Amino acid sequence: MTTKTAWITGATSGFGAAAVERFVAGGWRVIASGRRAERLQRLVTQHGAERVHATAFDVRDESAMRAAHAALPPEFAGIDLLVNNAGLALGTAPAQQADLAQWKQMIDTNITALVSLTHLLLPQLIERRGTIINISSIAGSYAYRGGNVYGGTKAFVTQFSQNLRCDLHGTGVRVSSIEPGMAETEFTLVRTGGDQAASENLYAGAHPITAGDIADTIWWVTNQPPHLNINRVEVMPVSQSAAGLQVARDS
Ligand code: NDP
Ligand code: 8X3
Repeated sequence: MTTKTAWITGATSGFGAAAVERFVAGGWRVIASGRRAERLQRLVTQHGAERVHATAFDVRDESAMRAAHAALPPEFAGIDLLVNNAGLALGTAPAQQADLAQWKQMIDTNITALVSLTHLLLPQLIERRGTIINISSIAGSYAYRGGNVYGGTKAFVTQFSQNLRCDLHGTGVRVSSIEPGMAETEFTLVRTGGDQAASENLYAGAHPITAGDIADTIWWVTNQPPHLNINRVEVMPVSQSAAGLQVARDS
C-alpha cells in the first residue's frame, strides 16, 4: 500500500497535535505546520523525519506559506489530505467593546489563510483525488454573546466547505467541515490572553470534547470509502446544548 501524506495546520497544540499522532499511528506521512517551531521539531524527533516534516510559519504570511510548500522534501510533496485546522478565537467581549485588531487577526487566520492554503494545494489535491477537511465550529451555526467575529469566521468556513464541494463536483475530491463544540485545548487560554484560571473554570465539570476525540473524527471522515463524502460533522459534549433565546424587556 502506498503511504499517503497529510498536511495538518495548527499541529503544535490541541486538535492538530492529536491529529498528527492519529495519522502517524495510522501509517501516514504528515506535514506539520504552526508557528512554534520547537513543538514541531519535537514531533519529528518523536516520529522520525521520514514520517513527519515540520514547517514553521505564520499562516497569515502568504509568502512564507508558498516558501514552505516549495521547500517540501520530494517524499512529502504529493499531498492527499489537507486539514485546515489552524485557527483561533480572541476575546469574549460584546462587539461594541471588542478590539478591532483581534477581529482582523481572526479573519486573517481563520478565513484568509485557510483559503490561501486551499487555493495553493487545490491543483494537486485534484490530481490525486484528495480530501480537504476544514475545522469549523458550532460557533458558525449557533450565535452566542461574544461570538461575534469568531462565529462569523466559522460560518464562512462551513459555507466555503460546501461551496468547494460544488466547484469540485466530478473531480473525486472530498470536502468536509467538522464543527466541534466546547473542547479542552489551548483554545480558551489563547482566547483569554493566557488566563489559566478562566480556561480551567470553563472546562471544570463539563466533560468537554478532547483533542483526541476530534483527531478520531478527522480520521473517521478521511477513511470513509472513496465514494462517500461526509459533508458536515457537528459534535458537542453531552453537557453542552444550544439552550435558549433571550428577551431584553423594555429595552
Ligand atoms: P489550540 O489553541 O490548542 O490550537 C490552535 C492551533 O492553531 C495551534 O497549533 C496554533 O499554532 C495554530 N495557529 C493559530 N494561529 C496561527 C497562525 N497565525 N499561524 C500558524 N498557526 C496558527 O486550539 P484548538 O486545537 O482547539 O483549535 C484548532 C481549531 O479548532 C481552530 O480552528 C479552532 O477555531 C477550532 N475549534 C476549537 C474548538 C474548541 O473548543 N477548542 C471548538 C471548535 C473549533 P501556533 O500557536 O504554534 O502557531
Ligand atoms: C469553539 C467552540 O463553543 O467555544 O469553536 O464557540 S465554542
